[in-house]
Amino acid sequence: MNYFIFKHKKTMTKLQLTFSLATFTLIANTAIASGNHAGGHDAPTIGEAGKAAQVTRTIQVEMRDTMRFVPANFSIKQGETIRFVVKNMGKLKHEFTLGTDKDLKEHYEVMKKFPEMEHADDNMLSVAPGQTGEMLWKFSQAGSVNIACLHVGHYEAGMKGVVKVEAKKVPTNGAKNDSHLSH
Ligand SMILES: [Cu+2]
Repeated sequence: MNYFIFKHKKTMTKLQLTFSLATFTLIANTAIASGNHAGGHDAPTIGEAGKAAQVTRTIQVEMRDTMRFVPANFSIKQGETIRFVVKNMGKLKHEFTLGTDKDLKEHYEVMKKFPEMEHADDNMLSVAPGQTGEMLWKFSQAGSVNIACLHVGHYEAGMKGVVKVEAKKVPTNGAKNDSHLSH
């Protein structure tokens, strides 16, 4: 059996996904076109794998066979490292994948073509029925990070969520502590 293993880290993600999707031009183009509102001028980054020593908070999430994450909406502050403790309450396998809306949609199109595809990365967690998984993630950029279960049918049925990352308060533009040399 041939598996398509997607080890997508940072820019590798897009390159590999784009490469794979190029084979399925029609579907891919549709997905890319419809997933285009997430950008600005800067490409959004969802953050990076977190370190245990930097965890600021633990958040519990349930995965249910009703194709829901409970809860599905989270509010955190920029710079926080979250320990997600994700419990699969159902009888089906589910996954917890972080990404931009666009990346998740693209990835989902690939999953539909290759439902048996194995994929693993720091930003995705696969949890068997009755099991609990953990993911540490550092949210380094303000904005929204999306959550999805990319198993075929699940994402479309609404198995998704959003992490709102509130911008860290910065004093003023360009202030780099250079005015702090009293004494
Ligand atoms: Cu699922």
